[in-house]
Amino acid sequence: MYRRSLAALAFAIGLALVVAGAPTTTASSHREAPLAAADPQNDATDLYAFVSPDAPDTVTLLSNWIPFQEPAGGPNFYPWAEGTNYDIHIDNDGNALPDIVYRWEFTNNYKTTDTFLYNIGPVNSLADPNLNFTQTYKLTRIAGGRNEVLVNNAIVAPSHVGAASMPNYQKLRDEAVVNFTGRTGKSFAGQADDSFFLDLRVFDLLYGANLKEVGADTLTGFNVNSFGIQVPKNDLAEQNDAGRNPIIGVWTTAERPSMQVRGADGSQRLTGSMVQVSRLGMPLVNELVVPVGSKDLFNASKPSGDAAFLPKVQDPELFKLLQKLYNLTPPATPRADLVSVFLTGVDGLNKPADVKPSEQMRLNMSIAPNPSPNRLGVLADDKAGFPNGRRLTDDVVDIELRVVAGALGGVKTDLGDGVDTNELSFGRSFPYLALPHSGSEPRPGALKSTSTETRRGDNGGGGSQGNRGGSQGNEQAGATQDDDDGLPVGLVAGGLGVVVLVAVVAALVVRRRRTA
Ligand SMILES: [Ca+2]
Ligand SMILES: [Ca+2]
Ligand SMILES: [Ca+2]
Repeated sequence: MYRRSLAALAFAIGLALVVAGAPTTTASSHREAPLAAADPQNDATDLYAFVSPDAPDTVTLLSNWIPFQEPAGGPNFYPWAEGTNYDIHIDNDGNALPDIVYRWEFTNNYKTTDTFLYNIGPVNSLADPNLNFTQTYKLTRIAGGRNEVLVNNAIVAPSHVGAASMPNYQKLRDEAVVNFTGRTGKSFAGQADDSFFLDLRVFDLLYGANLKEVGADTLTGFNVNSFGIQVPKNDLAEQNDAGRNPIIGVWTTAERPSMQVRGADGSQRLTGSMVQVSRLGMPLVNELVVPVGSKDLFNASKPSGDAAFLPKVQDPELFKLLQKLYNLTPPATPRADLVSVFLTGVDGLNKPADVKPSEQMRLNMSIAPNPSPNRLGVLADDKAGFPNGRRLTDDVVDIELRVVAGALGGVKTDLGDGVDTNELSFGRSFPYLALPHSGSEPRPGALKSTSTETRRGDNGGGGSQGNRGGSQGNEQAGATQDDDDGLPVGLVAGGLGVVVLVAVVAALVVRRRRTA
């Protein structure tokens, strides 16, 4: 009932734009469409494109998938789908057609299938025999009719099972960053903290206009899977000349075989031609321009057909709602300012010459990274940030709300959801994403109701649980959160996976309770 009324509310106020987070609602990116919600492995959540702050001759592209990962979600945790093409597309001449495609293809590998365990003991490296399940991937660059394998058989950084299983997760993360063969560039694939931050209760703000309600990051404690690359700007630019052609458009998609055949013996076979089932460029834009009934269609669509969405952008329903609640002065329609942000790029900033309007994330690579990024990006005169590409720290919810309210036309508002940053700090080098939350670290919501019985001495715990991001930074994720100081690790290291096994069973029980 709650589920249904929230969804109805989202539909009614046309405002899922600002709610890219909750399992119970639509959103631009997390579970935004009916079919995507039923197929989390093919659900893209966020896309990032920015000039690398520590390597400014390069651009970093990151693509996040599989939302709402409860860290303790064993025993299978969170692999990507086999048989799927996970792509990042680059349009470097503005004609809405991809010129370069980077493609990730994943393969499952079990060392033994005689156990239900993801790992059969502590895992100290990606090649550790204790890591029973691994995914490997091939990364291919497709351009000009040529397929070039950049990475082959690289190992994905695993789901962070817990501090006992993965005592030094940072090491696993580091090992998962690999260099291309035959070309300059780096690739990463693995689990990470969900880098998107927002307050779902913005619904309350808009429904009840109560500013006190906002300010908690609904995605705190959840993980995603992420893959990405760091490549020279010239590799992305038209004619390999980023000096002359610095503006690129970026979007990410998944395509999978059209048919899934399930056998009576529990087997599955994928067959048929490849069909696109997920598409993501600019954050949250799906909700702004696409009617709810067409969201699955949007996921199957291509930028070259986006002109059909133009009227929706020129006179957005969202503004009418904002206007009602905040007495905003309506900017003149058609909204050329919104067309520039969402479909063409902004004049003088990131609009390609002769651009064909289409929904892509556009990045002008010639703008140097800002050593002190402003979360409001271009709205705060920080042209290295959203909507010129998107950095991990950019507060796209606040920016888009203000842009829709007319910020580019001089309308000043302080619209926002009260969440200004991610709960974890980001790293200083590729892939920059915060480490994933570990399965041994209860999510904050779970902590409130169960911690007094299951954990000792919480009050003296130095805030390590309550502030689960603060101390973690980009260092050893699991190590800082366990108040038992290595005892479980020692046990497991000495004996075998007894503790792991108990933890997995406990996780299963907790998970089952939560979903019941
Ligand atoms: Ca093109
Ligand atoms: Ca997060
Ligand atoms: Ca915000």
